Amino acid sequence: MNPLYDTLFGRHAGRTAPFLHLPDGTALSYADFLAQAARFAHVLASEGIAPGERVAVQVEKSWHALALYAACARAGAIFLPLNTAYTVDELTYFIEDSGARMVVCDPGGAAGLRPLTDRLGAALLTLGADGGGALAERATGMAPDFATVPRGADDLAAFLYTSGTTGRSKGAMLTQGNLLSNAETLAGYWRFSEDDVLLHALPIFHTHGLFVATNVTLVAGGSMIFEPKFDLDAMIGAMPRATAMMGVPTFYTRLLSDDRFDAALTRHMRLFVSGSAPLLAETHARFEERTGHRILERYGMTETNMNTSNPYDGERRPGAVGFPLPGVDLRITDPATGEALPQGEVGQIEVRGPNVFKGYWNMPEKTAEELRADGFFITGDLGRVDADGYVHIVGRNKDLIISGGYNIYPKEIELLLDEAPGVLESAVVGVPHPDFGETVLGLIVPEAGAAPDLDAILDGLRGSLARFKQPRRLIALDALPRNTMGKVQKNALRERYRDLFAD
Ligand code: MCA
Ligand code: AMP
Repeated sequence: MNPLYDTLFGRHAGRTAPFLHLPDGTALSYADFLAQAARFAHVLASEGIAPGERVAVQVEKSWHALALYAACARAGAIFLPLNTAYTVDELTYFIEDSGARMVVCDPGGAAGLRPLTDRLGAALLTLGADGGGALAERATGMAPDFATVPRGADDLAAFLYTSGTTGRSKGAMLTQGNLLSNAETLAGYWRFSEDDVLLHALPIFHTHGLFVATNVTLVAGGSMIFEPKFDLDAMIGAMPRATAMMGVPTFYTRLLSDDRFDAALTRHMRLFVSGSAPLLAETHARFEERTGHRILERYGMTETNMNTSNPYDGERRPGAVGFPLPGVDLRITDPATGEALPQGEVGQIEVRGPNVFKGYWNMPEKTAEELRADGFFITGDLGRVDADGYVHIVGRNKDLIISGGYNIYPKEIELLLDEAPGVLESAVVGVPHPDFGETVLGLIVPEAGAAPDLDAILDGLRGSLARFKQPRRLIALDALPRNTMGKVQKNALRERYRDLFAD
């Protein structure tokens, strides 16, 4: 028994129906996909990867990368996907912290990681988007079937690192049951079937693209048009062949920016889902006006997968994230006391259910701070439940920036800025951005008498921080605004610079 493998993958054994429609115009059947996954599982086994060991993966999006996910599930390994934008500095932390026994990277990245994997005694294999690399070479000639390693619903299936308020990322431990329960619930809630063709342009190293889009398709037995990334022309070209799409709000604003995107192009679509960041009610309205479709917005987190969703039938309310999903309990509490608040009041959102993770890897104190003894997880989001039961997210109790659907914690950037030559202190805030929703603004206070070179400071961040985390602009100030307690008033900074990137 291995519920994750059996339910997502094993049930499709031998199916010749297409699973993926690839960019070169060919279709890959479930059977061919599973055969390659089995070969990869043999390579994992031959490297001595035991059940519960971590396999860290930083590779370009491709069907081979997805087959590696299936291989990890089948071999009982814990899959640890990593953003392709991460630098070697960032990767070093994730690989070391997780104790990964194997690292799989793009062929071009191997030289940079070799010293690290040698030091840690981890295996290093490569996998290119074209299916080349050492992993694929080793897989050639392996049997296209594999004896599935038995696992239970409570066993860990994946680690996803999420950055934190202290600047130290935390490895969220997700069980087979977490992933499966959510995928099954969503497939039912959103009416996915074998007939669905999902237009997939999200990255597959985060919850949205991997555990929502991919797992839901697998549960339903449908297929995906598998785009390497969001490219406007490719999306418009593929749209008539799709029945559904999932995206971050930037997908929707970019589609709306193109006149070719209209009702005729989306005639065959039955569902557009948005999440990972707030969808403006105005985008929702413009989308309906243009296409006749009402975007279905849902709300989730790395630690919990999806928590709420607007209804499939019934009103998809703009600006709201819908109702708690079946099996998910949601309550709004007073951040100071933890007491539940009456309906309609704003407080912190807490959730409980089979979707809620096991905790943070090797961080029992952090886990205890956010996961209550009664099973409720404190999301750090602020919200309210309206009179009809719809959940609204009204803000965040955590110092988080969401840029194009990627989460960025200011602390990580502030720690680096503070160390830059001539910098006394710094603050990083998110400000509105027409394309990414929010973007990163860095503010520094120079040391007395110093005049730091701002471009040089930004250049200095390149080796340490993924591009999407680097400030889009750096501004020097005489002082940071502080309240009477001495705390930096980030709200004042956000307010002062809210129009910096306006259209
Ligand atoms: C790329 N860049 C970004 C971002 N993406 N900068 C800030 N924020 C970003 N999100 C950088 C590039 O490195 C490049 O840098 C420049 O911006 C322009 O790149 P562009 O070609 O326009 O970007 P793109 O490749 O088109 O990517 C934009 C994107 C992409 C399509 C919005 O970021 C994306 O697919 N985002 C989805 C993220 C996601 O899946 N989130 C789900 C997390 P330079 O200046 O050097 O040119 S899961 C989650 O949040 C929870 C669980 C949930 O509820 O789903
Ligand atoms: P992550 O840490 O990448 O899993 O991102 C989770 C966070 O994204 C949540 O805590 C929310 O702050 C935000 N988020 C996800 N979906 C939505 C949504 N539909 N509306 C507003 N915020 C969202």
